[in-house]
Amino acid sequence: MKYAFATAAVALAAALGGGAAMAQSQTFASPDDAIKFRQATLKELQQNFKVIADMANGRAAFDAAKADSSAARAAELIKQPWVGFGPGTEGGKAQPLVWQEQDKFKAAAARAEEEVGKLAVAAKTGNIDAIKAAVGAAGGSCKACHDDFRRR
Ligand code: ASC
Repeated sequence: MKYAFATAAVALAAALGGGAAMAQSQTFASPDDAIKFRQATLKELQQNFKVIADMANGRAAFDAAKADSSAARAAELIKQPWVGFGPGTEGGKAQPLVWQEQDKFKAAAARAEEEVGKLAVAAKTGNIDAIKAAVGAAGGSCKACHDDFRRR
């Protein structure tokens, strides 16, 4: 059995005005591989987000180049985990609601993609106030998805 996962990419992209991508399809050898993949990409995302969030929250000195590179990497990574939540890959910290409420999950993921994308744009400006606002919005989109779809 294969565990491919293709999103309704065309409809979603249209709905979002071309904002979020979510246009990948990928096959994993086993559900466990899919779980490991999504966990690894989300972990690397968290690590990159933390670099710029720490600057925005005054826990680290502002370094514009580092803010830019970490946000750019985060914006790449936010597109990646979703293919790892295909049919038959329940497990890890994911709530069953991910598979029961696919439209809501995809919408929450798309919102996070959009906000982290905006963060990367803000980071390019080097403007700390713009970065602070974008970190708040991106962090909120991470939290919103976790509140509904991740086991505590
Ligand atoms: C993180 C992380 C999240 C978000 C969220 C922001 O660093 O792992 O899930 O920020 O806590 O509210």
